[in-house]
Amino acid sequence: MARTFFVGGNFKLNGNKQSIKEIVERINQASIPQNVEVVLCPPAPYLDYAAGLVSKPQVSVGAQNAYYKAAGAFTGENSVEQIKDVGAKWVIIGHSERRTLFKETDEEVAEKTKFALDQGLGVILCIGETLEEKKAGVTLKVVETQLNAVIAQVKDWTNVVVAYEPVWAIGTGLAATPEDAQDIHASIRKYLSEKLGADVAEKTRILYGGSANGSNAVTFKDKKDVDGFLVGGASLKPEFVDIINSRN
Ligand code: G2H
Repeated sequence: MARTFFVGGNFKLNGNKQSIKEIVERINQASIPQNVEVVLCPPAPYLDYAAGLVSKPQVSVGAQNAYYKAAGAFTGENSVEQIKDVGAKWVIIGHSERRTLFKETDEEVAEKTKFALDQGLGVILCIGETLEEKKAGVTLKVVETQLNAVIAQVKDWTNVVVAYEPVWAIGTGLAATPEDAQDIHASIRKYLSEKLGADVAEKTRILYGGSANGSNAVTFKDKKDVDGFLVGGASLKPEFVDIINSRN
Protein backbone atom coordinates (compact mmCIF):
# COMPACT_ATOMS: atom_id res chain seq x y z
CA MET A 1 0.00 0.00 0.00
CA ALA A 2 1.45 3.32 -1.05
CA ARG A 3 1.84 5.85 1.72
CA THR A 4 0.25 9.23 0.99
CA PHE A 5 2.92 11.89 0.55
CA PHE A 6 2.70 14.34 3.45
CA VAL A 7 3.99 17.91 3.60
CA GLY A 8 3.74 19.90 6.82
CA GLY A 9 4.43 23.60 7.06
CA ASN A 10 5.71 24.60 10.49
CA PHE A 11 5.46 28.39 10.56
CA LYS A 12 7.06 28.42 14.03
CA LEU A 13 6.65 31.83 15.74
CA ASN A 14 6.23 33.71 12.47
CA GLY A 15 3.48 35.51 10.65
CA ASN A 16 0.49 37.76 11.11
CA LYS A 17 -3.01 37.80 9.65
CA GLN A 18 -1.82 39.33 6.41
CA SER A 19 1.07 36.94 5.76
CA ILE A 20 -0.88 33.86 6.84
CA LYS A 21 -3.73 34.86 4.52
CA GLU A 22 -1.23 35.15 1.67
CA ILE A 23 0.27 31.73 2.39
CA VAL A 24 -3.08 29.95 2.63
CA GLU A 25 -4.41 31.67 -0.48
CA ARG A 26 -1.29 30.65 -2.39
CA ILE A 27 -1.94 27.03 -1.41
CA ASN A 28 -5.64 27.38 -2.24
CA GLN A 29 -4.75 28.59 -5.72
CA ALA A 30 -1.94 26.13 -6.37
CA SER A 31 -2.40 22.93 -8.25
CA ILE A 32 -1.87 20.21 -5.64
CA PRO A 33 -1.84 16.53 -6.62
CA GLN A 34 -4.72 14.52 -5.14
CA ASN A 35 -2.31 12.06 -3.54
CA VAL A 36 -0.61 14.67 -1.36
CA GLU A 37 -1.67 15.68 2.13
CA VAL A 38 -0.69 19.16 3.30
CA VAL A 39 -0.86 20.41 6.88
CA LEU A 40 -0.29 24.08 7.68
CA CYS A 41 0.82 24.80 11.25
CA PRO A 42 0.59 28.50 12.07
CA PRO A 43 1.11 29.92 15.55
CA ALA A 44 -1.82 29.04 17.84
CA PRO A 45 -3.51 32.47 17.75
CA TYR A 46 -4.02 32.02 13.99
CA LEU A 47 -5.27 28.43 13.90
CA ASP A 48 -8.93 29.39 13.72
CA TYR A 49 -8.22 32.03 11.09
CA ALA A 50 -6.08 29.74 8.92
CA ALA A 51 -8.55 26.85 9.21
CA GLY A 52 -11.28 29.18 7.98
CA LEU A 53 -9.25 30.18 4.94
CA VAL A 54 -8.30 26.70 3.71
CA SER A 55 -10.39 25.62 0.74
CA LYS A 56 -8.78 22.42 -0.54
CA PRO A 57 -9.85 19.02 0.79
CA GLN A 58 -6.32 17.65 1.02
CA VAL A 59 -5.12 20.66 3.03
CA SER A 60 -5.72 20.98 6.77
CA VAL A 61 -4.37 22.91 9.71
CA GLY A 62 -2.33 21.79 12.71
CA ALA A 63 -1.02 23.24 15.95
CA GLN A 64 2.66 23.37 16.90
CA ASN A 65 2.17 22.05 20.42
CA ALA A 66 -0.57 20.79 22.73
CA TYR A 67 -0.76 20.00 26.43
CA TYR A 68 -1.52 16.63 28.00
CA LYS A 69 -4.34 17.88 30.21
CA ALA A 70 -7.81 18.58 28.88
CA ALA A 71 -8.46 21.86 30.68
CA GLY A 72 -7.84 23.71 33.90
CA ALA A 73 -5.29 25.96 35.56
CA PHE A 74 -2.46 25.61 33.01
CA THR A 75 -1.76 29.18 31.99
CA GLY A 76 -0.33 29.56 28.53
CA GLU A 77 -0.89 26.01 27.33
CA ASN A 78 -2.76 24.85 24.23
CA SER A 79 -5.70 22.51 24.78
CA VAL A 80 -6.32 19.63 22.38
CA GLU A 81 -10.09 20.18 22.60
CA GLN A 82 -9.70 23.85 21.74
CA ILE A 83 -7.33 23.05 18.88
CA LYS A 84 -9.95 20.67 17.49
CA ASP A 85 -12.74 23.15 18.19
CA VAL A 86 -11.21 25.70 15.81
CA GLY A 87 -10.90 23.16 13.02
CA ALA A 88 -7.33 21.90 13.32
CA LYS A 89 -6.71 18.22 12.66
CA TRP A 90 -3.06 17.79 13.58
CA VAL A 91 -0.48 18.80 16.12
CA ILE A 92 3.31 18.81 16.01
CA ILE A 93 4.72 17.20 19.15
CA GLY A 94 8.32 17.00 20.28
CA HIS A 95 9.87 19.48 17.89
CA SER A 96 13.52 19.96 18.83
CA GLU A 97 12.84 23.60 19.69
CA ARG A 98 10.30 22.40 22.26
CA ARG A 99 12.72 19.79 23.53
CA THR A 100 15.67 22.17 23.75
CA LEU A 101 14.27 25.62 24.54
CA PHE A 102 11.32 24.47 26.62
CA LYS A 103 13.00 21.44 28.16
CA GLU A 104 10.39 18.90 27.06
CA THR A 105 11.50 15.41 28.01
CA ASP A 106 10.90 12.22 26.03
CA GLU A 107 8.27 11.28 28.61
CA GLU A 108 6.40 14.58 28.22
CA VAL A 109 6.53 14.20 24.46
CA ALA A 110 5.08 10.71 24.82
CA GLU A 111 2.37 11.89 27.19
CA LYS A 112 1.40 14.73 24.87
CA THR A 113 1.37 12.37 21.90
CA LYS A 114 -0.85 9.89 23.69
CA PHE A 115 -3.26 12.53 24.92
CA ALA A 116 -3.60 14.23 21.53
CA LEU A 117 -4.17 10.89 19.76
CA ASP A 118 -6.71 9.75 22.35
CA GLN A 119 -8.66 12.96 21.81
CA GLY A 120 -8.62 12.54 18.04
CA LEU A 121 -5.83 14.74 16.72
CA GLY A 122 -3.22 13.44 14.30
CA VAL A 123 0.32 13.81 15.65
CA ILE A 124 3.44 14.82 13.76
CA LEU A 125 6.02 13.34 16.13
CA CYS A 126 9.47 14.94 15.77
CA ILE A 127 12.68 13.09 16.56
CA GLY A 128 16.30 13.73 15.68
CA GLU A 129 19.86 13.96 16.89
CA THR A 130 22.10 16.94 17.67
CA LEU A 131 25.39 17.57 15.86
CA GLU A 132 27.34 16.23 18.85
CA GLU A 133 25.28 13.04 18.83
CA LYS A 134 25.75 12.66 15.08
CA LYS A 135 29.52 13.10 15.48
CA ALA A 136 29.52 10.56 18.28
CA GLY A 137 27.81 8.08 15.96
CA VAL A 138 24.76 7.67 18.18
CA THR A 139 22.05 8.94 15.83
CA LEU A 140 20.08 5.70 15.81
CA LYS A 141 20.38 5.25 19.54
CA VAL A 142 19.00 8.77 20.05
CA VAL A 143 16.03 8.42 17.72
CA GLU A 144 15.25 4.96 19.07
CA THR A 145 15.23 6.30 22.63
CA GLN A 146 12.91 9.13 21.56
CA LEU A 147 10.64 6.64 19.80
CA ASN A 148 10.73 4.20 22.70
CA ALA A 149 9.16 6.68 25.08
CA VAL A 150 6.19 7.01 22.71
CA ILE A 151 6.03 3.31 21.88
CA ALA A 152 5.70 2.61 25.61
CA GLN A 153 2.51 4.67 25.74
CA VAL A 154 0.99 4.54 22.26
CA LYS A 155 -0.09 1.27 20.69
CA ASP A 156 -2.18 2.58 17.80
CA TRP A 157 0.06 4.48 15.38
CA THR A 158 -2.58 4.99 12.68
CA ASN A 159 -2.63 8.76 13.20
CA VAL A 160 1.05 9.27 13.89
CA VAL A 161 3.42 10.72 11.32
CA VAL A 162 7.08 10.62 12.32
CA ALA A 163 9.26 13.58 11.35
CA TYR A 164 12.97 12.85 11.38
CA GLU A 165 14.60 16.24 11.93
CA PRO A 166 18.33 16.24 12.59
CA VAL A 167 18.82 19.20 14.90
CA TRP A 168 21.98 20.29 13.05
CA ALA A 169 19.92 20.72 9.86
CA ILE A 170 17.13 22.80 11.36
CA GLY A 171 17.11 26.33 10.03
CA THR A 172 20.78 26.09 9.06
CA GLY A 173 20.42 25.69 5.30
CA LEU A 174 22.38 22.45 5.74
CA ALA A 175 19.93 19.67 4.92
CA ALA A 176 20.82 15.99 5.29
CA THR A 177 21.69 14.38 1.99
CA PRO A 178 18.87 12.33 0.46
CA GLU A 179 21.06 9.21 0.87
CA ASP A 180 21.68 9.84 4.57
CA ALA A 181 18.02 10.63 5.17
CA GLN A 182 16.98 7.45 3.34
CA ASP A 183 19.38 5.36 5.46
CA ILE A 184 18.06 6.76 8.71
CA HIS A 185 14.43 6.60 7.61
CA ALA A 186 14.92 2.95 6.67
CA SER A 187 16.44 2.27 10.09
CA ILE A 188 13.55 4.05 11.80
CA ARG A 189 11.07 1.95 9.80
CA LYS A 190 12.97 -1.21 10.71
CA TYR A 191 12.86 -0.23 14.36
CA LEU A 192 9.11 0.46 14.17
CA SER A 193 8.71 -2.94 12.57
CA GLU A 194 10.59 -4.66 15.39
CA LYS A 195 8.64 -2.84 18.09
CA LEU A 196 5.19 -2.44 16.58
CA GLY A 197 5.04 -4.92 13.73
CA ALA A 198 5.65 -4.86 10.01
CA ASP A 199 2.18 -3.57 9.20
CA VAL A 200 2.50 -0.45 11.38
CA ALA A 201 6.00 0.19 10.06
CA GLU A 202 4.84 -0.12 6.48
CA LYS A 203 1.94 2.29 6.98
CA THR A 204 3.66 4.95 9.09
CA ARG A 205 4.78 8.01 7.18
CA ILE A 206 8.30 9.20 7.95
CA LEU A 207 8.98 12.80 6.95
CA TYR A 208 12.29 14.52 6.57
CA GLY A 209 12.69 17.93 8.24
CA GLY A 210 15.63 20.32 8.40
CA SER A 211 16.24 22.99 5.75
CA ALA A 212 13.99 21.30 3.20
CA ASN A 213 13.30 23.79 0.44
CA GLY A 214 11.97 24.21 -3.06
CA SER A 215 15.26 23.18 -4.65
CA ASN A 216 16.37 20.21 -2.57
CA ALA A 217 12.96 18.54 -2.05
CA VAL A 218 13.02 16.99 -5.51
CA THR A 219 16.37 15.31 -4.79
CA PHE A 220 14.58 13.07 -2.25
CA LYS A 221 12.11 11.97 -4.89
CA ASP A 222 13.38 8.41 -5.37
CA LYS A 223 14.02 7.77 -1.66
CA LYS A 224 11.44 5.15 -0.82
CA ASP A 225 11.36 5.71 2.94
CA VAL A 226 11.05 9.49 2.72
CA ASP A 227 7.28 10.03 2.73
CA GLY A 228 7.26 13.79 2.76
CA PHE A 229 8.67 16.81 4.57
CA LEU A 230 8.18 18.93 7.63
CA VAL A 231 9.16 22.38 6.41
CA GLY A 232 10.01 25.43 8.51
CA GLY A 233 11.42 28.53 6.84
CA ALA A 234 10.47 27.55 3.30
CA SER A 235 6.83 26.95 4.26
CA LEU A 236 6.46 30.72 4.58
CA LYS A 237 7.57 31.28 0.99
CA PRO A 238 6.18 30.58 -2.50
CA GLU A 239 8.65 27.67 -2.86
CA PHE A 240 6.48 25.69 -0.42
CA VAL A 241 4.31 24.84 -3.44
CA ASP A 242 7.36 23.33 -5.16
CA ILE A 243 7.96 21.11 -2.12
CA ILE A 244 4.32 19.99 -2.19
CA ASN A 245 4.74 19.11 -5.86
CA SER A 246 8.21 17.60 -5.55
CA ARG A 247 7.02 13.99 -5.72
CA ASN A 248 4.91 14.32 -8.87
C1 G2H B 1 12.81 21.92 11.18
C2 G2H B 1 12.08 22.57 10.08
C3 G2H B 1 10.60 22.52 10.36
P1 G2H B 1 13.49 24.39 8.79
O1 G2H B 1 12.52 22.61 12.39
O2 G2H B 1 10.17 21.75 11.44
O3 G2H B 1 12.50 23.91 9.98
O4 G2H B 1 12.89 23.85 7.51
O5 G2H B 1 13.45 25.89 8.84
O6 G2H B 1 14.83 23.83 9.05
